[in-house]
This record gives sequence, C-alpha cells and structure tokens, in this order.
Amino acid sequence: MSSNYGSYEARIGALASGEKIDLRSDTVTHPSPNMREAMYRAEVGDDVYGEDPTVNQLEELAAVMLGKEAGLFVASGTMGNAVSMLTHCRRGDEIIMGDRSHTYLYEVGGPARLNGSATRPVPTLADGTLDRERLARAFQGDDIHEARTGLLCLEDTHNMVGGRVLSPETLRELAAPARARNLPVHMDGARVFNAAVALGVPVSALAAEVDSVQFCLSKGLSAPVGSMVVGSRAFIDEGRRVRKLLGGGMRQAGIIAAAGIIALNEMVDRLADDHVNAKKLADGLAEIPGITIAPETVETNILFFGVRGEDGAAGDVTPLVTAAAQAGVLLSGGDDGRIRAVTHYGISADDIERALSVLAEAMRGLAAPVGA
Ligand code: TLP
Repeated sequence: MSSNYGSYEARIGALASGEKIDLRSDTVTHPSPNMREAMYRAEVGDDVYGEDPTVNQLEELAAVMLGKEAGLFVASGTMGNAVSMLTHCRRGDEIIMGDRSHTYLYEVGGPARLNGSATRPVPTLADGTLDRERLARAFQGDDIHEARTGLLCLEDTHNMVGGRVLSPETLRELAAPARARNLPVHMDGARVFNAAVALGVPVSALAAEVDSVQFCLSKGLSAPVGSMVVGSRAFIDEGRRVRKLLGGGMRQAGIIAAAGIIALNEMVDRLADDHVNAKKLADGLAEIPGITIAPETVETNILFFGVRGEDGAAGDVTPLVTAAAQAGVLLSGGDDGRIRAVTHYGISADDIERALSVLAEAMRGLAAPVGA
C-alpha cells in the first residue's frame, strides 16, 4: 500500500492490518510519527486534580481555535455529545435533532437513557440541513401537556448525507428558532474541521453560531483517542463534573492529549488532501458501469454510493462490499442499501487509483453471467 503514513513506526499498525486500503471510516487512522514522539515525551499529571499540563494545554488550544472560553478533553465523540446534552438540559427536557444525525441514530439512545429526555427528530434534507418548517414547529413547552424543549443539536459536517457542509450562514438560519426562544444550540462537529477547510473559513466562524461544539481528534485529525467539547467557561465547568459522572475523569491523560495537540497544530490543513481524494474516488466511481453516485455532492471526505439493480432500482450492495474486501479494499456496507467510503490520512492518491481498479474489476465480475 502506498500510504500517507510514511515512516516505519507509523506503518506498524498498517502492516499489522495486512496492507488493506481501509475506506470504512476516518476513525481507522493511525497516529503520525510526530504524535507518537509527543506521546512518548508528554508531561503528565492527575487531570482530575486539573494537574495534567498537557491536557490543560490541549483544552486551552481547542478553546482558542474554536473561539470559545473553555475546552474539555473527553474520551470520544459520543461522550462529548452526552456531556453536552446533560449539561445543557434539565432532566426530561426534549432535545431536537435531525432524524439522520449521529446523536439520534448512533449514540445508544443516550438522550433517553442518560437525560431521561425524548428526542424530537426533524427530517434531515439531502444537504445536511433540517426541514425549516418542521424545525420551526418542533419547539415545545408553552402548553402544560408538553415536555419543554431544552436544546437543539446540529451536525457539521453531516455524516449520513455524505459529509455535507453547513456554512456559518446556514447554521445561523437553523439556530434562529432556538435563539428566538433563548434555547441553547449544540453542534456535533465530529468533523467540523473538514467543514472549515472545505469552506475556507476559520473553524471559529462555524463555532460562533452555536453555544457548544463537540469535535473529534480521532477522525480525520488522526489522533488515536479523544474528542473536545468547547463552550462558555460556566458550561465547561459544569461539563467537567458531568464527565466525571460518566466515568470520564482520565488521570494522566496527557499521554493521549499530546497527540491531540499535534492533531490541531499539524493535521488540519492536510484535510484538504482527503477532500481531493474523495472527489477523485467519486469521479472514478461515476465511470464504473453499474455504480450509482452523485459526485457533485461530495464536498469533504465522506461519500456514499450504490449499485444499480433490476429496472434501475437500487441493488444489493453486499456482493460488491464482499468482493472488494476480498481484494483488500474495505468499505462500509450500510443496511440502507448504500456503501460508504471515507478518505483519511492513511489513504494516498495511489490508493484511490488502486481502489477504483479493484471496484471496477469487482463490478465486472459481479456482472458476468455465472459460469462465464
Ligand atoms: N462516527 C463513526 C460511526 O459511529 C458511524 C463513523 O465511522 O463515522 N458524531 C458523528 C457525526 C460521528 O460520525 C461520530 C462517529 C460520532 C459523533 C461519535 O464519535 P465516537 O466514535 O468518537 O464516539
């Protein structure tokens, strides 16, 4: 595999995984050589006492970059969103979110299990925004029969619609009905740096439109572990208590925070390469007979595609995912009949070429009559 991982040390994990081209997610990235070095050298202390200098430095750096007062290092994106929802809301408050958002679909029912909250899903549109009219009607609490709305959650970039980007203007427009009611807005910005790079704006311009942001260090930014929550000082002070409640007080966490600092200082600009590679993959897929994709919708590092079935209907993607995996190209086969591919630090332009020939070959094989 001709990979971006470069050095010997950084390739150790890649070699162990059998030199696959792993397009399942950007969560599979390995730490860069500079991250491993920084982790080795990290100064540490007990972070529950607030005494880990490396964690403190990371939290400060995240807050400055996002333009918020304070930051909190958490174990994962899911924990960052849970801390945020628990901190913003009273128990039982309703939380409004998109019906294809990660918080709604893939966080183990956290709002119900942790907050005792109902979620109020609003239809997600193909561009990652929410149905404005349904959003306007989603706010509750004026009537005695209703649970009160406590929070609006937005997602940028939006994963399940294919890494679509929400601009500061779009975020402002979507946040407006919450603002009008003095309600907080949280952003699941797991990939908000991808959004900022795609838009060519500072990430603080996106964060400015919401009260809190959760973003992941361990996706495109390639740190091995961790996410950040940023917001006002009061919000983060309370969030720190909630993180403890969830078992997220991590002691000498400077070891992993050190990689997070490198992620923020060195790995943001290169996300543009992932976007170029995703576009190249999408354009190449569009040329393969039998594959369905809309390359013009690919804005960042995530793309979805399908296969054409009988009479032009969506076909079963499982045979293609299986054939590609046998040839060393790993993809996520969704139960919704779509395949997801995600580009990242471990994927070079050459890998995209190779993945395209594997997929073209697999499609030819699947189209060939049995016994031919
Ligand atoms: N997303 C993962 C899977 O859970 C689907 C992936 O491979 O894309 N918000 C968004 C928008 C996410 O995409 C994810 C992870 C999370 C939150 C949760 O982050 P983690 O996995 O760190 O808990």
